[in-house]
Amino acid sequence: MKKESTIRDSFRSFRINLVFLAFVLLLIVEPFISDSLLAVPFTLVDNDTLGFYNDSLGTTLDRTNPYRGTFLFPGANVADGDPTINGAPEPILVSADSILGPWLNNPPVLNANWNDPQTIPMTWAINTETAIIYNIDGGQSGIQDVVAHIGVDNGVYIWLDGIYQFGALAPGPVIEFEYNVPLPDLGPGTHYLQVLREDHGGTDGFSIQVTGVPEPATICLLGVGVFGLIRRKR
Ligand SMILES: [Ca+2]
Ligand SMILES: [Ca+2]
Ligand SMILES: [Ca+2]
Repeated sequence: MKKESTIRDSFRSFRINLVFLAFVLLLIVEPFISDSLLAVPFTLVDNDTLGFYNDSLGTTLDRTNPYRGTFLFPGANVADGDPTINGAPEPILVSADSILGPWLNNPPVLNANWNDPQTIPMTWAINTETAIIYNIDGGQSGIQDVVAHIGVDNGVYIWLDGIYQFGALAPGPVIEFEYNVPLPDLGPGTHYLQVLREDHGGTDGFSIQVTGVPEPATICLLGVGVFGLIRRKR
């Protein structure tokens, strides 16, 4: 009887040690597997995501920001050509200040030209510029490997929490995944993706998909929870 109990005890102890070992192994290998096995990208923004929208700019920005023989906002109807610029510097938007307001603040401050969150039209008045703000929730532990996949006719400028990230112009049309822009990791809480769309004639259009991987802290917390349960059972 005593012998049987000893065998049972040592088997239980062996089982607990095995689970503990597995948990320690998980902690050790977690940093290495988090970028592959645990890295399931989530869609944070797509063409159906509601955004704050400002379509009051008209052609206010046209022929501002001279750049390499043309402008970051070329004149209407291809008057200044149809440039290809990939990796544009941050545009100076002072001539549109009264229309945009402090939209690049963190958090943005929105004047009466901004509509409440709405479905963003994928086309807009030819030759004009339009501005969008998408809210992105970083959750409780943040999001990493954030990438903005954008297609546009003709151009786009993007900021994250008011910090300039990327700009590009090209002749049309819209090609999905035309630009794949890595963005900084997002901490917990709300973030703001500010987008300025540019057009200078012909047709226009836009597509967006922003993806990211939630921080794997949740996985570790789960591991701690399992270990805590085992310890309590003992
Ligand atoms: Ca324009
Ligand atoms: Ca394009
Ligand atoms: Ca165009």
